[in-house]
This record gives sequence, structure tokens and C-alpha cells, in this order.
Amino acid sequence: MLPVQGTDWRYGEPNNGNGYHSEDCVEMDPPTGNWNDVICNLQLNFICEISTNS
Ligand SMILES: [Ca+2]
Repeated sequence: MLPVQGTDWRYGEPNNGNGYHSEDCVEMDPPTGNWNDVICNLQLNFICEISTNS
């Protein structure tokens, strides 16, 4: 597995819950795919790792 290279945060993110709570996980916002830091006990869909060689 390769480390994350680059970022694509939504405007204003990561905001760590604006100081109200800790946000140590990340979701992707459809349809842009921009990132948002979120609390880690949310049940969300997942993405799978794919090869870039195909
Ligand atoms: Ca956030």
C-alpha cells in the first residue's frame, strides 16, 4: 500500500469539528470527491484500493 500523496480537502476542511469534537477520520463528498475530516464512529460506505497499472 502506498502512502497518501497530495490532498483534496473541501473548502474550510479539515476543521476538526470547529473545536466541538475531534475529527480523526476522513470522508469523501460526492460528487466532487473533496475530503472532510469527520468523527470516527460514523458508519459510511467505503472505497477499495485499485491498481494504477491497468
Ligand atoms: Ca470536518
